[in-house]
Amino acid sequence: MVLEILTYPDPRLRLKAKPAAQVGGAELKTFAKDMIETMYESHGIGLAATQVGRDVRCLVVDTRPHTEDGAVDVEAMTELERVVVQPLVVFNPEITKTEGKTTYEEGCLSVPTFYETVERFEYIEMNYVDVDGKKQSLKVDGLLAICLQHEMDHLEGKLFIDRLSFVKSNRIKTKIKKSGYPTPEEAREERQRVKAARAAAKLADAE
Ligand code: QAP
Ligand code: CO
Repeated sequence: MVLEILTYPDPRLRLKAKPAAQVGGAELKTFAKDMIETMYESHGIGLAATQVGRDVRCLVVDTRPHTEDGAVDVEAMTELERVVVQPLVVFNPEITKTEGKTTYEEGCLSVPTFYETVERFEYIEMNYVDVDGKKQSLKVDGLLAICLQHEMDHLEGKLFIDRLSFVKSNRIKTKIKKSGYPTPEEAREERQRVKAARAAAKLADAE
């Protein structure tokens, strides 16, 4: 079953999720399945329970890259990413170790059409409970590590747009509250406008 995804500024995105009890039970198994289905249907790489209006510590991710013919592009994954079976269902995650910093241009299904560069840990170790209720741990880097940190933020009521500079964050929040989200058509036009403006600026600079 595809679930409805909440978008900023929905106040339910600000709730702190509670630890999941009875992980491995039928109800949470069905919920995890629905989360994965919802993520795939929206072409997302990660989804947290908070985004579908449930305050339970659960998230799903599938950051595997694909080649043009649709196959998983193992070459484009890090060695640590290759070891993790995806889609991955995570209950009650706890980060136990971090190393380094990295940046990535992130998006979010709850802030559609907006993309900004965010800083995260480069490498993480994490304890969690799997969909069968079994304790697990993982060590990962790459996009998978970035995505897990983004989804864990959701469980704390935090969005990637909260991690930008004060000016950038407020500009985006004000714009959304005032005008809502652009349609996919409008988003495409905006990207073209920015591209043309950049090209014009580059030409003027060369003179
Ligand atoms: C979080 O985000 C993430 O704006 C997952 O129009 C993203 O799946 C973590 C999406 C990047 C790390 C890096 C966003 C789909 C999907 C949109 C997503 C949109 C359609 C976002
Ligand atoms: Co998100």
